[in-house]
Amino acid sequence: MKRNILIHPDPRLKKVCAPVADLSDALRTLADDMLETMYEAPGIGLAAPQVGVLDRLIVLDCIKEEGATPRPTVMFNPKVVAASDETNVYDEGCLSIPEQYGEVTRPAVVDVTWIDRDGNQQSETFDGLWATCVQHEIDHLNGKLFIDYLKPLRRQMITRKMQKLKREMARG
Ligand code: GNR
Ligand code: NI
Repeated sequence: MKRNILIHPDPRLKKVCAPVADLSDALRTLADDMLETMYEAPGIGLAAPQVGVLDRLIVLDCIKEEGATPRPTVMFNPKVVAASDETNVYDEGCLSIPEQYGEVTRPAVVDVTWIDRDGNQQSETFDGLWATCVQHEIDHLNGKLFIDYLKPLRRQMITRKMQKLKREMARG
């Protein structure tokens, strides 16, 4: 089932999310719903707070080429355990901040640990778009958005645009 994506500004997008203690059917259903919501958007990642759930859960699939095999990835309690000194700049966007973009500098390569959909501990090294995306998603779990890396004036301009968009959406 597709879920609604919250639009910035929303207090739930600023919260630090809670670690998941035990996997449950409800959490697996949430992860499946998030993947469906992400693919439908379409996006390359989605964090639970973006659908209003304040748990440490993200999903991602950064394979964008048409015809390539998808790689739906579910991460509970994801953690960056090592990051390269080398950085990458990417023009980031966010499904909670539609049609707004900004350049963000992040470590180019990160080692990430997480618990997968079956409850198994996983660890992997990510680079390229996967590294950018997984860091963007983990930021969401800590109440941080990509616009928090931009200059205050640019951030304020984007926030005002989103307030206007939300007013218009509410009017229908
Ligand atoms: O779909 C998305 N694209 C994207 C592009 C550059 C950097 C990060 C992202 S993640 C974003 C989906 C989203 O908002 N995830 O939280
Ligand atoms: Ni986002």
